[in-house]
Amino acid sequence: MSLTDRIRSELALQAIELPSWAFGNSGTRFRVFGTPGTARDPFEKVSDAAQVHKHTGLAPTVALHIPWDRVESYADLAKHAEDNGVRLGTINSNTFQDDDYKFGSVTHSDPRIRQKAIDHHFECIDVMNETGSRDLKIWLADGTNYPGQDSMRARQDRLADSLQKIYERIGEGQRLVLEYKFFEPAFYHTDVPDWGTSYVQTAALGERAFVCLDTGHHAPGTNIEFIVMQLLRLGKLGSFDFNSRFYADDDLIVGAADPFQLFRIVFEVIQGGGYGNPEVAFMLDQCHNLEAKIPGQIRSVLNVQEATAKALLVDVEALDAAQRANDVLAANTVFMDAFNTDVRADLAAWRESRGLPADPMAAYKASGYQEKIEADRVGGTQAGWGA
Ligand code: LRH
Ligand code: MN
Ligand code: MN
Repeated sequence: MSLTDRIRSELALQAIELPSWAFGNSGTRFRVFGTPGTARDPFEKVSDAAQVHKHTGLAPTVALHIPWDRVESYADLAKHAEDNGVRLGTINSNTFQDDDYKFGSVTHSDPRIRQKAIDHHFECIDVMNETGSRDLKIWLADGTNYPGQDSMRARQDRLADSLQKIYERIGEGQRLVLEYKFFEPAFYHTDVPDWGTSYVQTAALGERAFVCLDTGHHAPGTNIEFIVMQLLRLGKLGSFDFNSRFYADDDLIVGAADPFQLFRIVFEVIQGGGYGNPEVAFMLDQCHNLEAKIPGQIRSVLNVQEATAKALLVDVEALDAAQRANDVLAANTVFMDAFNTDVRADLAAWRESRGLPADPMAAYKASGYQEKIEADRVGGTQAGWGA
């Protein structure tokens, strides 16, 4: 099988948002290793993200995390992004690195702490108004470690109340996207553990509230593509945070651990009308602890593109016929034929036809950018996950 003209033009619809924090140093709770040339501030992170887009044509926007990416002038940062050929995208709030939030943020029993967390989201909305961002993405570390520690029900009610106040501030063309995660840093329960809770909370808010699905936030063995299908069916899939996991929330390169799962997810996105649909934002949420960060992100967007090309290759008419005939093996063969097709040469040709390098990894290596940042960024403090 090879890519048809239809598939080639559909590939042009792909846009993957990069996380600014992928360009800062990160690590585990055991150690954060420094990497030569790592960005020292949000401007340098945006410059690095622009390199990914320059070599792949796949990553036109960069997500910010506040306060990690707090700057004096967001207009200047937006201008810097545009000068480098990209734009600023989703604004991520952060209520997980402040002592006040030890026992919760928007779910906290103390109204002062809840208001502080709500005010932080108001600040994020102010940033969105300056950057022209559409999405406010909320992930909460709120939860408890021990049974009985707090009333799960009261926390759910406080969550609903706080989200309502944040939602009321969201502008006409803006959206609130609520991310779920079943564990960590809380270990007994989290207040938004699953897509169902995120769905219930966002459905109560209104039609500008959506669910964010982070692929690393599920228990092992979870059928993530089923969740994708269901959220699309309900019109509530707002965005993805793509990454790979082997064990916990590993934030490894998307498609590295399980390319077949990524293919299955993208297939459901396409079938559900989410592909090329601005309502469903494709984002990465990754950290590159050991590998170089810019090529790590280049590899990631290429992996998403490869999975997309394969998913677009599925012969849906043959699949439908086999499914109607209950021909299990024929249906599975149609599905697997697409997954097992090597699309790499076709994608290289596609890139060349659009004035992009056939091999973006090699082109980045040959560009000299890595040597330049390693030589230039010697003073100052490298940005990190949390700074
Ligand atoms: C939480 C999470 C969330 C945060 C990001 C840094 O695990 O996935 O999206 O904003 O990591
Ligand atoms: Mn995430
Ligand atoms: Mn995560």
